[in-house]
Amino acid sequence: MQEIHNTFMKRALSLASKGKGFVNPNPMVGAVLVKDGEVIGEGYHTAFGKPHAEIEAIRNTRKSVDGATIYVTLEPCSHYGKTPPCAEALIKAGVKEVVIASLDPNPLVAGRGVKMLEDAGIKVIVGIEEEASKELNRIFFKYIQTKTPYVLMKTAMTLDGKIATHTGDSKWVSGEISRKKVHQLRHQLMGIMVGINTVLKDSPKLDCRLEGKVRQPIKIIVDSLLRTPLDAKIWEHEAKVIIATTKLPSIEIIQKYTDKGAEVFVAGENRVDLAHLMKELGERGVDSILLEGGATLNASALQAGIVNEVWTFVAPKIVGGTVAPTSVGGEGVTLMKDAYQLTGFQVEPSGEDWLFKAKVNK
Ligand code: AOF
Ligand code: ZN
Repeated sequence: MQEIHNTFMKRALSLASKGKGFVNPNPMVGAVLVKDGEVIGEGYHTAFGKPHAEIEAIRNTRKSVDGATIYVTLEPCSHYGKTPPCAEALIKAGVKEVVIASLDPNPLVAGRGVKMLEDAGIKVIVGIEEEASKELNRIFFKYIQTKTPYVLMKTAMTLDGKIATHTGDSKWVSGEISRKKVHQLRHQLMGIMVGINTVLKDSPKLDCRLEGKVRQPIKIIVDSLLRTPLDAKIWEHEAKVIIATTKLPSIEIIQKYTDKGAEVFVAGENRVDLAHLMKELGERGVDSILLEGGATLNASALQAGIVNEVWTFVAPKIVGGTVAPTSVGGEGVTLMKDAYQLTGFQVEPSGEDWLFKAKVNK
């Protein structure tokens, strides 16, 4: 029995992941309706503001749902949000059993969905593929509980740990497949953040260049003195630009950027206070940020304790050079025992490169 539950829940999780990039700051949720051992309907939360997964699954079946079991990756909601509660819809539809991967940490739900279902006499099972569900929705789980964004720090380096040559040339460290993965991240995470040095050196576009329907990330530039050129490539298309600065630049200079359509946040006296910036961004509904360097901002972000996850692409190249930059600058820790500790270390091939993934221990 347990194995059947896992099989259907895995299917629901794979449906859920189709919402990647489109549902933020909502979770990705999938649902599978099963009757007499057969799938009779499937659905997932397709986009923010759109119907929830359970409702989609009910809509997508031509058979009667009465007496069916539904596999859903997150506890059905119990609140009136943009849509009426899914728990209520399941009760009305006559579902007899609800199998859930993980409870919804949203304080508006948090166990109330299960209670509603049980009060209506429905059998509820919680915890099938729970870890996989939490991992899929790690952004949602952090954001809904802390109201600050989940930060993923992405770097690409040569085998000798360099992110550029000693002249600053960095095009390209990693291969095409790895760079495509970065664009997938730009689609999935709501914001993309870089430091002013990266803007000055590389003038990146910071957009998502995948084919098909994509969501463009908000561009966040950390720029203490407001030195971002008004003709930099970041202004080239319509995605929103947020510039985080300090109290140092004058109102007149700030005005130049607001005239350009940017939102300017003043966070800090003479250095941008990243923890404060995260709170501000969270309040504006930004649930996730892809941190794309450079070395100074990466160091500050680690030091401020805002980084949740790290992805490092390692290319089969060596460039050498004592002054060629590495991915994390700053002063660094003094003793090895003070190193930022990573967990859940994983490695996978990425074209000619290797991709190392890890969570940052807090
Ligand atoms: C479900 N099924 O497919 C999703 C759920 O703003 P709303 O009305 O869309 O509600 C968003 C909240 O609903 C979200 O924070 C999370 O708690 C839950 N998401 N619940 O039953 C779904 N996407
Ligand atoms: Zn719902």
